[in-house]
Amino acid sequence: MILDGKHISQTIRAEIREEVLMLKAKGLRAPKLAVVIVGHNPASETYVANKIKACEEVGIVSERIALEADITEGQLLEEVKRLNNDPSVDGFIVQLPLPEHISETTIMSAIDYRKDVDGLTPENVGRTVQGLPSLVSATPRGIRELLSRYKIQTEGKHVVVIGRSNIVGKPIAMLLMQRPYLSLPGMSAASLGDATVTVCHSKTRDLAAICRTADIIIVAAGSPKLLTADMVKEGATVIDVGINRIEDPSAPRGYKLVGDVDFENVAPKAAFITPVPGGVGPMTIVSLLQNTLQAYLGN
Ligand code: NAD
Ligand code: L34
Repeated sequence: MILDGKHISQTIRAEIREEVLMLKAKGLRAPKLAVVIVGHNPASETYVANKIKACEEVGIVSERIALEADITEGQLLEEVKRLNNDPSVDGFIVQLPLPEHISETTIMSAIDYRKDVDGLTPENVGRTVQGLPSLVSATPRGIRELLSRYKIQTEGKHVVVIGRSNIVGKPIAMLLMQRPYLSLPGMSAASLGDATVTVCHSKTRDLAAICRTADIIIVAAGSPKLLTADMVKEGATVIDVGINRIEDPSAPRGYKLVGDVDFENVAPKAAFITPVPGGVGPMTIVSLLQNTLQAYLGN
């Protein structure tokens, strides 16, 4: 069965739209998200455009702040501080990757954790690890929500995560191993968590053998067809986070999008699988909206 992230994200968008309308009906202002984009990475521009469009659709006010690739780290820090102190902004993100001369750690650490709707500040990561209320990174939050809406249980399951990034691999591993009652606001199923999680990465030995023992595989590596059918147990759930642009002269944009999974051959073996596009991507976008609402409400 296909896990239809596009469809689920539309359902959640409708829920958020209702909530925003209710706030406005009470005479309150709408939530506001600011998105900082540095340079002209075409993929980043697409993702940011999707985020701004999604805000418009649900009635969240948005602001796109575009900065040139040659700005200094200091100038970007000034922008972060300005957003920290702007009372009209409930949440903001700095789209990654950043140009090489700017330290991602420095920038992320400067963001006020209460406005950190990407959940990437040390405060939010630490609070997530400890099972305290926090803003959770959008992609892991979206994956958890997708599993939850399809009623895919994780208790006692062996989850294999491929990739150890701060934005996906580490936080999704943390969320799914948590004791559920210590989990975070916005969870729609108490049953998510309690998994046995293995995190694999580029130095992992015999990835295939580890994957074959998985009930749920989450792939976030950025490598087309990394996960092949021989690595997947019959009836497993496969979550494909990867987004790769493959040149395709016959496609309207000159490229097509593929994930990290050999979808054609893995899908017949999987009980549930996410497509690319239309799987995790739209869930990331809608989770950012949920985080913005959470930051606005201050919980
Ligand atoms: P990253 O690109 O920072 O790092 C890749 C990770 O994969 C590393 O931890 C590396 O050790 C691991 N890896 C790479 N090749 C491997 C291999 N052959 N075997 C085992 N492990 C391997 O990670 P990221 O930022 O999480 O991005 C991963 C992919 O997910 C990219 O394609 C990115 O575009 C995509 N992504 C998609 C979304 C979404 O919403 N759909 C969100 C974030 C990232
Ligand atoms: N700070 N940087 C920060 N926060 C993030 O949450 C991100 N990410 C990742 C890259 N850098 C970031 C995103 O937003 C990846 N990502 C992201 C967002 C949206 C989509 C994919 C990745 C998305 O909309 N995917 C669509 C297709 C988009 C297309 O046509 O290219 C999908 O259906 O998968």
